[in-house]
Amino acid sequence: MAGLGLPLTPRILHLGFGGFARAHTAAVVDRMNAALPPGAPGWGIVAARLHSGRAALDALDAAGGHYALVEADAEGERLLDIGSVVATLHPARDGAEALPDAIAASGLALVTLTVTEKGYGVADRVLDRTRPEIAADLDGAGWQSVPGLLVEGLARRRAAGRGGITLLSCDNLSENGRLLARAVENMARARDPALAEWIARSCAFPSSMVDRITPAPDAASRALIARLKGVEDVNGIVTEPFLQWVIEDCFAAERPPLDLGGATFVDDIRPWEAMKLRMLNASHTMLAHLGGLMGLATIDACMAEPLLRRAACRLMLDEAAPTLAGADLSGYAAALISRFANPRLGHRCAQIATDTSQKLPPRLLAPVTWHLDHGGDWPVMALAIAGWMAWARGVDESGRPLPLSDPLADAIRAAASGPDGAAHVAAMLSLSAIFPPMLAADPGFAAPVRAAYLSLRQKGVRATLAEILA
Ligand code: CS2
Repeated sequence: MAGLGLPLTPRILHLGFGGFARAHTAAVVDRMNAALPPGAPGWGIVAARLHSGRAALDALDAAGGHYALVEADAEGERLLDIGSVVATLHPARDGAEALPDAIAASGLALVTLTVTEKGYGVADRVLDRTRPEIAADLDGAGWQSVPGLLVEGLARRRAAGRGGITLLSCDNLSENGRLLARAVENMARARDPALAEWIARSCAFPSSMVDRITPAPDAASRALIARLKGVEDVNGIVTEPFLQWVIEDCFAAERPPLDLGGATFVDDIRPWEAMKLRMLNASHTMLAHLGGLMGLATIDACMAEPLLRRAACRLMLDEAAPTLAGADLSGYAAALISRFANPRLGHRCAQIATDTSQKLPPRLLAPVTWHLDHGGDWPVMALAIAGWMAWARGVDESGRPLPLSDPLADAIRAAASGPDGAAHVAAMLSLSAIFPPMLAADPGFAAPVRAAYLSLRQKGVRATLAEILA
């Protein structure tokens, strides 16, 4: 572990310290530390990456844990210096033992995670034993997966006689805390049932909803940071002014007062998560694929295309909102449309269109299932699913290549290599890791998706949207 000697106590371990964590989690902790009463010890983050990103962590060490955060929108930009990181960890630099040892460290109270949907190693909400890294960890040899790492660290904690901790998922999955608890429970039980019981008794897995649109850094964001800060910063990150973190209030060890940093503690997270996944993230997935097929590069370019903008409104208000309880959903939708139109972000369709196999179930299949149960209409959601199926064929409407980056890329490519038309839809629906077989076999589901796909292929995105929105 590379210590940075800041006057903060390392009490939070963050797994997956990439751009989103720099713009969101670490920024909230930084703001919280600044608001603590004088004399109260600040909460330091040990920032860890599991695979890539070693050079960025080295640079963070060299900068004393500090980096630039720029909040930008049409109104202007604000440069902040974030200093909540006290140390960094990378297994390729610090060894495979360093991460489980950090989980077992005596002062640790909280592990936060942004490891993306695929990092949980689950399918159908249980541990997916067909994934090689999960199978290897179930055999008990070291750790390769996130659940394997957590269980190894918690086993060391228990063996050292230390108390339980809180494991807080910050990924876009419904009931992400339950999902993480299940993955850890499955892994622990396979290794040692007594450990699984200790974890269930001593640790907590709150669910949380995180929201801040944060594009992957690119040349433009790096240039903006260099201009504002006066020097380059490889950990610098450009994001939007908006930030939301809603956290289920069930902690095992001491709870950091994250509300001082802008987070909200609630008893029931489910309405918040469903609202964000089905309105924001579902629209993102729809816009990214349909916009990408039309040759548009970014979400703000999609918002400048009236048909796509109307499709996003329709998806949010007519198709997602009826499946949700409470709150001011039309105000939320209006705010989302203006956030999507932020001209300073350059949020790339191709970035959002990654890992869609993991994103379809919580964002689109869950609300569509609600409509199938309640007799509702979901034409834009059908088009969103069909848009991903069209993207999977690898070219946009002008024949330019579209990238496919997905943990199921091989299976998707194989399914997409057959004949086009209804046969292509059938092949995609047969990917049972995405579409539960009962759903794929339901004509109420398959027929609208097929019709949307055939229309996209025969008439194109524009004409199909115009028809649906007429
Ligand atoms: C996006 C999200 O990449 C994606 O799939 O939908 O990362 C989105 O930007 C965030 O959830 C916003 O909080």
